[in-house]
Amino acid sequence: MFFLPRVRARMAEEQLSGLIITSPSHLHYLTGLDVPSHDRLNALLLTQERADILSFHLSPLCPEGFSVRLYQDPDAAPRLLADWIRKYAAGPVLGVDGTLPSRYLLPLMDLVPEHSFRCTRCVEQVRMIKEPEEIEKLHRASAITDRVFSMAFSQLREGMTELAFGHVFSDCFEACGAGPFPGHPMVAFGKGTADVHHIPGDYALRPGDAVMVDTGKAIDGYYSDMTRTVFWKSATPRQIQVYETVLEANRKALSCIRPGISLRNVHTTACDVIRAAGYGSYYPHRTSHGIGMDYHEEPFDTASSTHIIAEGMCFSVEPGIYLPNAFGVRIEDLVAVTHDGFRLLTHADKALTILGI
Ligand SMILES: [Mn+2]
Repeated sequence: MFFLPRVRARMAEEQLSGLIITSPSHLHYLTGLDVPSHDRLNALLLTQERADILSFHLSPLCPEGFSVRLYQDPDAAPRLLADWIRKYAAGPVLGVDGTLPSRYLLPLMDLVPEHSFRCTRCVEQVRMIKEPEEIEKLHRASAITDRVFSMAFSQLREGMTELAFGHVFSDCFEACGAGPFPGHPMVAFGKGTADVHHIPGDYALRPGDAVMVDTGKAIDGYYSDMTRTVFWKSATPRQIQVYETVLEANRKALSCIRPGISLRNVHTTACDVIRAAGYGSYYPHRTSHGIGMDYHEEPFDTASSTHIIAEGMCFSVEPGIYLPNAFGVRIEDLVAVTHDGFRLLTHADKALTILGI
């Protein structure tokens, strides 16, 4: 219930007479409910007065302040949404979040032609500003991840495959009490590090390889996310130059973070450093994404992003340089914005590191 008034204020600003929320993490954030959606629809239906949960789930605990309407037939969802809109939406414009499947939305639009629908980020805008308790959870998740990185990197050995090193990370998360790791941590060795989103495989570590690990885990419901790149046994002058460039981009981008500046500035600051070093065309991705109950969430730093940094925002700073068929370097940290700057959530060492010597 805590965040509902903030979402409602956003709805009023956008003149939405109702809001259909289907993202599982939005539902969890606003209601505390953790219901699987599978192929069927769970929705929170909001007006300024009402908060109704439409769910196929058989026995959701009904959180205080919400009314729950259970249904069994998945095909009934559009009709039930239409009934709710006719009954409770006072105005013609409704908001939907970005996850309402078109198989529900399109029939719904036919059923209530007098209403129009707008894809809105009302909930994202509220989630973007974290409460102190949320920031503490993010901080704890990052602190565990710091420990995991140092434990895991100390176990790196020549000949180890990317997949095997990924397992070392998973085991370390478990050893630190963070529970089992779903899937594979992103581990890349050698040429694989030139791949922004490398899928780890059987390549075995050799001297002179760059080693990149980008991973994080939800701990107590909030994610960590960190990338470190090191070198095994030796590093060429070019590897060192690229590393130092990315590190400078990371540091300069971090140093400009404070409330009131555009998130896009963080990106352009990192880009300027990378471009000045001659690697401008080898930095293909954004610098920041938000983090919280989702691994990637608002604020996203996209080309058209207009986000102004505000206290309580938590996001990544992750510049990189990727030289095809050679190697890549990415250094990713997380920050929580304070009233006059930021607090770093990730603390693993990022000075140039050559392991195995
Ligand atoms: Mn990230």
